Amino acid sequence: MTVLKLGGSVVTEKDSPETLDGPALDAAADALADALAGGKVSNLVVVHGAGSFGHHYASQHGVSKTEGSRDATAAVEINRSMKTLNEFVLARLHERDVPAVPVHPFSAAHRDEAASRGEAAETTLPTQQVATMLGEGFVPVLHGDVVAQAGAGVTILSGDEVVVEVAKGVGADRVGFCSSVSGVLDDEGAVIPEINSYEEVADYLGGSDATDVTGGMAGKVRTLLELGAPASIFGPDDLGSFLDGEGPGTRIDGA
Ligand code: IP8
Repeated sequence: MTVLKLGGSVVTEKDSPETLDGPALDAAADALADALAGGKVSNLVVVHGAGSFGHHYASQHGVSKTEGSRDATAAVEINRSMKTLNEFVLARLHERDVPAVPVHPFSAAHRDEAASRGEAAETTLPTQQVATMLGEGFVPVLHGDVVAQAGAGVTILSGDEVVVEVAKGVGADRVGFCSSVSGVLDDEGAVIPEINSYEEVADYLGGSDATDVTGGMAGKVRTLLELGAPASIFGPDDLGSFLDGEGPGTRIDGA
């Protein structure tokens, strides 16, 4: 089973509110459709980020991974923008006969109360429906969203967190992050091909005790090292090669 994240900065125009990057989404949809039709990949889950959709409304309402809101309008606007983007992704996949179906995390996930202000709270996302969809031949398409958090109203659930929860819940063999960067970069801007421990890259990403609540590369690498499945971070041009089974960009495997 493969979980693929399509970064929000890949499929949207990040600087103009609610604007799709149509050609980039088409190219990603082509790569997915080709890989599925050619039998290169089966049991595929797609997760997309927010880009100029969810992030625009999240910042307008002051909602982040740690700052919550009890304003229903805020929750609905952020969620609605993500459902709109999800519709676009589904439509582009359907045009290519990919049997994509939506899964909206806000309706299913929840978060515990954070132990202290600014600290990440534990997230629970049921995945039995995703496993059943896969068993029935569908391609579930999830996304970053708002999530109900005890003591905070709603906070932001990033697409990266959704990837981790689904990968653990359904038991992924491979995880891919198609992002606007071509991998984890060293201090000279070169892509690091393989990371097996945080110590190897701590000099480039910050010490191993560096806090990371904003979803930066340090937190991502640390999370992926503990995932229990190999993960790759690569740019849009390498999506086809990832789906072909290769390990483009940076391969992160803590096993
Ligand atoms: O783009 C953020 O997901 P990300 C989700 O994966 C929202 O960080 C709603 C802003």
